[in-house]
Amino acid sequence: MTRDLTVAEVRLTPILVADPPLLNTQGVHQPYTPRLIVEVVTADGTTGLGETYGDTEYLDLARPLAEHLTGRRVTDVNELFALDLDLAVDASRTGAAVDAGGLRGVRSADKLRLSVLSAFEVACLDAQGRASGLPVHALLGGRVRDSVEYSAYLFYKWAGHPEGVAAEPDDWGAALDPAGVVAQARRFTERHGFTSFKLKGGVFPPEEEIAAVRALAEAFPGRPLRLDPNGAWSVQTALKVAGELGDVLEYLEDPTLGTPAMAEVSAATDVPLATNMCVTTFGEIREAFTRDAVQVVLCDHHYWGGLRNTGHLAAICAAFGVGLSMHSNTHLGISLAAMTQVAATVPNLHHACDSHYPWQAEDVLTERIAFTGGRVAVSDAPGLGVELDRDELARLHRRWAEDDGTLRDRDDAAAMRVADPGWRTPAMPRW
Ligand code: GKR
Ligand code: MG
Repeated sequence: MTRDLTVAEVRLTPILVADPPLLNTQGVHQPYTPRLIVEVVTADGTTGLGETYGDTEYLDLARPLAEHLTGRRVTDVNELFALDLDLAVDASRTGAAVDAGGLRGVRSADKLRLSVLSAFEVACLDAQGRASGLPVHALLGGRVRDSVEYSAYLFYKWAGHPEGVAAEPDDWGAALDPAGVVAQARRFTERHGFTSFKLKGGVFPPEEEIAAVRALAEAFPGRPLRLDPNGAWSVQTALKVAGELGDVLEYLEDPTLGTPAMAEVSAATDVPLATNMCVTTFGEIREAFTRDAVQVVLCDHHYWGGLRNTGHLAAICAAFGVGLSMHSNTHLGISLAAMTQVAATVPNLHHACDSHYPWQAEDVLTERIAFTGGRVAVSDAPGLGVELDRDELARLHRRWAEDDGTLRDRDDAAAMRVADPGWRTPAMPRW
């Protein structure tokens, strides 16, 4: 029997998800962060799931896109990308030069469009997989590994959000110095078995972060270590850190801002440089690769436009001899499942991927995805292999609906001002 895979309905559900007080160079995570859950329902009753950033500007684009998708088939994913060209994404929607306080790289209309499209693409692939009985990785050409490795994503953090702020408690404790960072890393290994570690830096002066990475190297000898200050350092500072940590770092991630500065650092050190900030779109590849500014690209399938574009990026990286891994922002299990499915198909994935998922105690899945030995098993179940918990989705949506608007857009600087009213987004380079 031929199934009718025409899209009958697209459901968009914005939610707010609990987030611990994780520190970065812009400030601190808000107690709740916005995500958007996309459900694509076909005429024969198959539902595909997708997830992306949930800030207002993403939602504003998702609504017209959902209307355009209705009546088309979930197998016409190329058309989905083409039809989107008709959608007006004017400059006023993208406003500033960088995204989310500077943490997601360049901010352009096209990248915003792709970030929204990625959730629709994933939902269409999930629906195709469910309808055909095939896992998403099979739709992408098949897996080349049966599990995907992730790294422990360490953050400096407070024990809790500031007093008086409505928030969910977490059991990770504070991490504000080398001992705290090592204790957090141990907890990560006990809970999830991770064997490589990334520290989010740019929070304290570089000497303190160098000391934290040294402490990690002593506690976990020979393990891959990364440090990511989100571009907070000058070229000179980046080179100083590279000089001091060169013997223990797998790579330095975005030590400084922009391709020219990254190229300058790269030319003067042997420590590999990784990025999820200066190469976040296809248009940025040529300059960065020809100038040898980066040796590893951390792909975020949301802003690269989905799983098929991730494959295209992987091929370009392979052609240039540039490594590939994956970036992560606060996300739930649908996105982790999507990352894992596509990562399973990429032959040249030689570094453990990032994931914020262990920090998210809440999820919209009936069953959380588990890390075993720091790895996620690649599901061979139809589609993404995950099921939606409708009660939980409704609860997290209620939280979004009841919010007065202050948490519907990520703003780490605003969250920091609650504790430190004088806080301003630091001018870069900060050190
Ligand atoms: O969540 O604080 C954070 C991270 O700093 C995130 O926003 C970054 O986009 O994880 C990201 C990174 O690796 O740069
Ligand atoms: Mg990064």
